[in-house]
Amino acid sequence: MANIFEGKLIASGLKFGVVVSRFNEFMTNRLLEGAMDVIIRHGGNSDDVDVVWVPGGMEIPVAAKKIASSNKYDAIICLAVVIRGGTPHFEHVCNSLTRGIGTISLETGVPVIYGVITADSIDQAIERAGTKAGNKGADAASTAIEMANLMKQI
Ligand code: INI
Repeated sequence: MANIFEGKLIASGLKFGVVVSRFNEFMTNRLLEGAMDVIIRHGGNSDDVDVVWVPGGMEIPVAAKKIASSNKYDAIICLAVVIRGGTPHFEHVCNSLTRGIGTISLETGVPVIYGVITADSIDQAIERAGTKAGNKGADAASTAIEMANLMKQI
């Protein structure tokens, strides 16, 4: 019989850092609400969640790295909304943000969760920020809870 390791969806006693972008705040606020709602409904405590605001998605990795390195958190949740415009700026922000989050997680050993909407239009982004396609912040919080518990077991 194999030994199976799976993270439970129980947030009690866990500490989370949330790094959230002020760019597209109208939607990132919805992602933050979704993330907090999931943490609380899974037994977490809002006093155990630290929220760090940064100007834009591009600034998320440096802040996430600093708090992930502090050893204060069981998982970090990164929240941003990046919307394609008429220039290559979108690609640069997405590439830097995506690579940065993955690298920080591997370097620190702390789960750093990608709660980032990358959308071709404002409509697509709104759909993923608490309307018809769910809430990316809520999904990210669920992943953070599962990974935080899994990392304690393996
Ligand atoms: N930042 C975002 O989080 N989302 C975007 O859609 C976005 N666009 O499209 O420009 C964006 N740009 C700002 C960027 O993240 C930095 O804050 C800025 O370049 C300063 O470094």
